Order: sequence, then C-alpha cells, then structure tokens
Amino acid sequence: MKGIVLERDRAQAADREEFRRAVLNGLSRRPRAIPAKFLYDARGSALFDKICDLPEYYLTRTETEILRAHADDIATLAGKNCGLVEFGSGSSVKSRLLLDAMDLAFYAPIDISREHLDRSVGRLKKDYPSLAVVAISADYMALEALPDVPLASRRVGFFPGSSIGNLRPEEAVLFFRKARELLGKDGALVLGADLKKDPARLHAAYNDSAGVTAAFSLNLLRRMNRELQGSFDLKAFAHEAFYNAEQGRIEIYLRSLRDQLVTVAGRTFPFLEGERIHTEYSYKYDEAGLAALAQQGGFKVAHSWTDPDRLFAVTYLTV
Ligand code: AVI
Repeated sequence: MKGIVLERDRAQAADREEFRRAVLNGLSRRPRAIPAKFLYDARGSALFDKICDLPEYYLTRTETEILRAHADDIATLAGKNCGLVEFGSGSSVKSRLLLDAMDLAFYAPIDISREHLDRSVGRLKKDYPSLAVVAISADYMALEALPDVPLASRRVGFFPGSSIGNLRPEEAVLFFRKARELLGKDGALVLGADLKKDPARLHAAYNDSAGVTAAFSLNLLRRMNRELQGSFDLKAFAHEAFYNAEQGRIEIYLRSLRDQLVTVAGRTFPFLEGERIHTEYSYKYDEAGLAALAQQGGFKVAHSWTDPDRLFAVTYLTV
C-alpha cells in the first residue's frame, strides 16, 4: 500500500514538473501556446463530460448514434476472436457498444491517467466478468509494443471522439503510423472524426450558450493558479473560439482583456490587451481528406458510416 502511494506521489510530481515546463515554455514564446492535454485535470475532465452533453455539441451524440447503428457491421468486419485496443481511455458508452457487439479475445484500453483507467476498468470487470481486460497506463505514442495481451486473430484499434482532430495533420500521420505498428499486420482501426460543415454550426459547438466550453478553457488558468502558484485573474481573460475555414479547424485561445502582469511558477509575464494564449485546434475533415491522411499513415478506408446530416464519420480502416 505504502509502495503504491509513493509511486502515485512520484507520478504526480513528474506530471506537475511536466506542466511547469510546458507553461513556462509556452508563455515565453510567441505566439503563446499551452498544449491541449493540460486542459484535462480532474475539473477539466468533468467539464469536458458536460460539454459532451450540451445541445450545441453534436459530436458525441452523433458518433454514439452511428456506432449504435453500425456496431454489428464493425463486428462483422473485425471477425471472430479479435482484440480491441482503445487509444485514450474508454470509460464511455461508446466502447461498450463495441464490447457488446464484437467477439473479443481481449480489450486493452490505453490511457495516460492511471486513476482514470483504474476507475473504468473496475466498472468494466463488473459488467463484463468473462472479458480479458488488459489496462495499459501509458502514452500510446511512446509505446513500443502492447504488453502481455492475449493472442487474437486480429487487433482492432478504437480512436473515437474526433480526438484525431486535436492533432495537427502531421501529428495525425504519426498517430496512424504508431497505431499501425501496435496493431500489427492484420490490424484495423475504428476512427471517429468530425466532418466539415456550416461554420455557424461549428462556431456554436465551441461557443455554447451555457458557457461550459468557456469554463473548460478558463480552467487552464485556474489550474496554473493552483498547481504553479499563478496569479491569473479569471475575469481578465476570455475564451475565444472560431472556425478558420482556410485551415479547416476550430482555433481556441484565451484572450487577455486588459494590459496586465501575471506571475506563474515564480516568473512574471506581461500581457497586452488582446494578447492570446493558444490552447487547442480541432481539425474538421471531409471523407477524402481523412482517407488521404490515413493513407500517409499506412491505412486504407475499408468502410465509412455517417449520420443523415453528414455531421460526423466513423471509419473502419485496414492496414
Ligand atoms: C476532445 N476533443 C475531441 C474536443 C474537440 O471537440 O475538439 C475538445 C473540445 N474542446 C472544446 N470543446 C471540445
């Protein structure tokens, strides 16, 4: 028990140090930017769960509908006795739709957060007592191989939620290559991606009327205040999100509402009114663009499903 606690403390200290470096680095350079992964502390993750239920945020609902309608088709394409490998946590309803439909030798959720993983695996073991669950707490981009997974006829990856959109296209290609390496020669990948559409609809999804997305963005300042002794005044910054049609992406920033000095981790940073910290990109694709990107990463589209309004696509890729 003591060993586990020490291990957790060590992991927490390492996470905090990584955050400190990223923040000091990101606030020192121009344009200022802090990687999106730091939005997801416990409060940020809870706010993101709320975003998924917002009326304007059609992504989660639509992807779930597509998966519900086509889980059996995915199971047929995957075949019998395969392994399902989820990239980036599977506490969601979505993974369960596949777990219920597929004939599985194992399920391997990979997540960087040990806590998140333990919680969801505990629940899964109760609901699927005969399923072999191999929880892998790691950054999948740094994994060389899948440790100790049972033999399966095919490994099928699952990367839902349009998380692919939070990667720059060159990073997305690296993700596909890594997935290909981990899934092996008969591998396949079930990918969820948000599609290009009316900019007004995209704008609303990232500027909801209840202000949850703004709270999610501003939580990054709160996190810096708490973990890095920051002095950010949350009322002196605003959430800014817009669709950049030329780049095909939503861009998200925290904008300074006045000239101000802010101290973080012992360093002071001047902000001019209007100066921004970039926090996220959310790329939107069309089916051809997605196929081209996947192809650069070593996958081809075997099948693609969408909803009646063509808001979102779930694609079955093979190597
Ligand atoms: C996690 N990811 C797919 C979300 C998105 O839509 O890009 C993150 C998000 N940021 C603000 N709202 C949602």
